[in-house]
Amino acid sequence: MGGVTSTQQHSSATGRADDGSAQDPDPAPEHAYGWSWLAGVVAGLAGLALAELVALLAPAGAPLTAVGSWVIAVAPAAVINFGKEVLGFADKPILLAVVAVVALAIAGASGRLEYSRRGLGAIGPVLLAVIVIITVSRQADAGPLAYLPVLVGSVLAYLILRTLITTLHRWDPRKGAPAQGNRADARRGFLIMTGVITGLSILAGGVSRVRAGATAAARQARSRVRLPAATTPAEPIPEGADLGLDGLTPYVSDNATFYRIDTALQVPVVDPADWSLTIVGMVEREITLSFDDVLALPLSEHYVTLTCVSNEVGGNLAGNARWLGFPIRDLLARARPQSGADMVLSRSVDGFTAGTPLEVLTDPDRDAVLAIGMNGEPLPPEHGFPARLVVPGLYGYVSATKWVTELKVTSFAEDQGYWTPLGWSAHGPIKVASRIDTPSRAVDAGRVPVAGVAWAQHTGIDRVEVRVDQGPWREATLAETVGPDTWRQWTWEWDAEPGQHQLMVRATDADGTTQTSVEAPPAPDGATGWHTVDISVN
Ligand SMILES: Nc1nc2c(c(=O)[nH]1)N[C@H]1C(S)=C(S)[C@@H](COP(=O)(O)O)O[C@H]1N2
Ligand SMILES: [Mo]
Repeated sequence: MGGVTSTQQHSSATGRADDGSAQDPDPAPEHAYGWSWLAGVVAGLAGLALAELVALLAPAGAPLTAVGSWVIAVAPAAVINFGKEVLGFADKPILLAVVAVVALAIAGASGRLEYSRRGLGAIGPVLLAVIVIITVSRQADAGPLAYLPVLVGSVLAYLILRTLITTLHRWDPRKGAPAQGNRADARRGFLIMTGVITGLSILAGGVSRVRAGATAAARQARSRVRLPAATTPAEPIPEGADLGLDGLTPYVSDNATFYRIDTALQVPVVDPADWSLTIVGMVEREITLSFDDVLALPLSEHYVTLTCVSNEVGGNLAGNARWLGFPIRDLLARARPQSGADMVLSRSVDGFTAGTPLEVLTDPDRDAVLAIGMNGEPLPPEHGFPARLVVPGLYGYVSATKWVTELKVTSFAEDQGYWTPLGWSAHGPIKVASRIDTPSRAVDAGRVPVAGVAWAQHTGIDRVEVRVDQGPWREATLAETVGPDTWRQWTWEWDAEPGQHQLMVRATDADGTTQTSVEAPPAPDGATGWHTVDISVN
């Protein structure tokens, strides 16, 4: 084996030496400069393509769109009108193309700089990264993740540039390149790398444009949705449901900060025009509804607090919103479930499923809805646009299917939801829980308001008690609430004396069940134990 390899190497080296004068690249300076520009452009293209690809996770961080929107914002009206009138529908793609060409020109110049002096080529990626970071920060929906694409992209661009320029130096005799054979290898390496990286970048860029185009279209479709007014509006929030204390969780959660649990790597984007809900399985009549069908139904609004089974004692995986939707029991009544069915397996476009007791969904006293609105807006994409289920009293994993597209009437014997084979209980009623939101750190001695939230969805909270340092339980004051399906704020005045203290809370539901002190982890059916915080009082 070794002999064969060495012979091959030998003959190939000889082959090159034989007709070396014809094949020796020996680039003249103009050519080397040209190749260095090309290296810069290719590295820039790779960085841009990767950034656009990563931006599929955080659309606000898509560099071309961010810079393009900024250009539109600062361009004089005359230029914008020229774009609209002369270029018409093509104005946006042309703008993005111009931005891309300018960026690649800067990247090309960086290649030339890196060729003359190692490290100098970082100027381009850094400059472009700064511009993109500034323009991304202007995007309304830019979270921390929105800066990831530009960081990953610019780092990759510079790494590729360095590699290409190093190879180019090995090819160039004036850069102290070694023997001719190695120069020929370097030349081949440079050309192959340039070609492969360009190909991959075009592929990645194409994929991300197609996907981003679909996302943008669906987001636009969402922005065009006009929710009808509720035929049955929600109960008004009573005065005094939100105590407005510093550090206390608001009674109604913001859509933007509402907790999120998804098994999907990417938020599914569904165009409502392509969406439908089908009721299948053990039913007398299969039915299918389009989004317009749902909009035409008499809708009602309900405040319901969602909770995740994975919430630890004292955790934040719960949120309260006003949901606009249609009662699932009325949908099921149209499909007429057959006897023997005891479960509805709801399925999402992303493959997630939840198994919900049929009895809960058909209960005339429980407002389980097919929801399309959240706090007065169409569902945010992250929370299931265009439609999801909301079922008071059950953990989300057995009830709250987002991007829901099918309800299969079936049985627990026959089917199971996504999480059940992974070690979670098939049934998931929410356990009574309470949490201390404030204080959460050191306080000054004296009167200190202790406050938090407690929930026992669908049963309701009757009592919350607090105790200090294992002392007697003291009854907290409960805030008002819309009803039993939401959490309730509570507060208690503490005469805090200097030193280290421990605060504990427990709640009792309207059935008289008090939270158990027995500590259990979230799996398989929800955590238990009393939330405890250690506070130093100065
Ligand atoms: N399609 C889909 N729906 C889903 C989930 C999911 O991963 N995929 N998670 C469920 C779980 S575990 C919970 S707690 C709630 C969370 O809803 P939210 O993300 O709107 O707060 O959604 C439920 N619906
Ligand atoms: Mo969950």
